Amino acid sequence: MEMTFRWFGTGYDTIPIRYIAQIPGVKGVITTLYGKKPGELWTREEIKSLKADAAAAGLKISGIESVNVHDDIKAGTGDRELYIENYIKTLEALGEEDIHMVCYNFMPVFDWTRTNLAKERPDGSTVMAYEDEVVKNTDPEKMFDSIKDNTNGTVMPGWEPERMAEIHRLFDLYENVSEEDLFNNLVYFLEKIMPVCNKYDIKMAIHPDDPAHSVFGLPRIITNKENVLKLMKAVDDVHNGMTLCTGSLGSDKNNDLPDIIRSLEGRIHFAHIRNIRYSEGLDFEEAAHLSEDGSFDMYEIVKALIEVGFDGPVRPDHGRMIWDEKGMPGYGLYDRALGAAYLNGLWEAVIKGKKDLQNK
Ligand SMILES: [Mn+2]
Repeated sequence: MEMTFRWFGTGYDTIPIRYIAQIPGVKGVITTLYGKKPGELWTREEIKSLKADAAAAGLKISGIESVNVHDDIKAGTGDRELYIENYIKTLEALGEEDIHMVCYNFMPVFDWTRTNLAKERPDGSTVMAYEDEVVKNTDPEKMFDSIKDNTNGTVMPGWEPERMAEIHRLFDLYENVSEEDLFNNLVYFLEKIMPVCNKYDIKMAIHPDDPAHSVFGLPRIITNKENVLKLMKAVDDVHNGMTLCTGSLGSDKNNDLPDIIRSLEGRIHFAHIRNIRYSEGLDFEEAAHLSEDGSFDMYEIVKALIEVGFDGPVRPDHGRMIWDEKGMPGYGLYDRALGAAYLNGLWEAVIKGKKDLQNK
């Protein structure tokens, strides 16, 4: 396991990268060219400069989150071939720059959905929350307006204003796209990019849908063990792998996270670890990373990752907003740093505990 921290890049992240380098155990950042639109080419010069920014703080780039996939590829329409070509060229540039893990998602229109970005908890901290009833009663085109006042002036990944401006067109694009079509389009895309991934040993790590069910009637496919295994089998190459995001997969109460981890041995290339607290039905709110604060048993999750020999980057995913910090919802410094420290502790304890047993 390699402990990392998400960093949105100079000029985008409100957290200075030197603060990230001061978190115990963090050796690398998970970053992106945040200003790039889906489908746009990344040049080696731009990647070099991103690497230099990380290196100046003593950090490496442990992986990219994300190289976004253009909606024409997802919907299997329009300029899909052109955008796949660009994606291949971007992967080539990343490979040449010695970057070997790329997280991406295949969610139509919305990268992720919450109905409240700052739900106050009794202790005064705030968390992001999801209420299905609100989604059902919100016009998707108004969804952005309903949350944009809560972003503390930050641009949230997946909810860029220019993307929201064309939301009507995006919904039209997916009108006749079934879950089966979406799955086939994903397989088509993966088959096209596997040669370049093999050449440069780039591990593609698809992020599960967040939440793990359909929202606004849009198709969703990376939602449970069955679908994920189906994808692993459809393109049976180690470079076709997963980002194990506990909070996303875990938003479906039926998903048994340690079991899913064990079923994906060798195919988990990146882990996002966070906790959520279940409410009624599909509703949940995010929580501190600590097991007792939410609904997940973090010890069992870490144990399963160690058992399957997972050795990729891990990052503490969304945290609460605490200590009056103002930042991008979910992406404050303080609670994610606490999360990293806690996860480091779990890792050390599980590994040393196993060794102790073997020595007895
Ligand atoms: Mn995640």
